[in-house]
Amino acid sequence: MKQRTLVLLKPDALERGLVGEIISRLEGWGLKIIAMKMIWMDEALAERHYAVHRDKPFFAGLVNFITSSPIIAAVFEGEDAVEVVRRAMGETDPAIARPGTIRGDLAQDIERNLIHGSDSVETAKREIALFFSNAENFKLPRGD
Ligand code: IDP
Ligand code: MG
Repeated sequence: MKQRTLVLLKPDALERGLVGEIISRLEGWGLKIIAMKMIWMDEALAERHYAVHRDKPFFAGLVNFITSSPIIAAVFEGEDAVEVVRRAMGETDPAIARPGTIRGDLAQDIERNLIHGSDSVETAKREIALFFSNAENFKLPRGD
């Protein structure tokens, strides 16, 4: 089924000049960009976005990292987009992410792992609404 999912290119992606490479890989999976912007997340947005991890030991470090410099927020659309992005990203920890995945090939460690992708259709709806208004979620004129 056609789905939409939220992608964040984290501070390390911008600092290391990997934005084009990552977007290119996602487009290579047949996903289309529906919305995209560069923003500097504040603590409130970071805490809402990562609310599910509130009680984890890495939460403070995660919020600190994601708010440390600007990021790219984007909505990608395609068949099974949630699962396709998760597969393209690879495992959370680059040490065990497979070769051929974004994290497996390019990421440095479990915190600086370049990219966020929603983990379910429900999560995607919630996360997209945190970053984009309805008017910013474009419908591409492709007739599909
Ligand atoms: P995901 O990004 O693959 O969905 P989650 O478990 O949802 O992984 O964790 C959210 C983010 O929190 C990860 O992408 C990573 O940046 C960070 N994180 C997860 N586990 C750890 C950890 O054990 N130490 C440090 N950071 C972590
Ligand atoms: Mg997650």
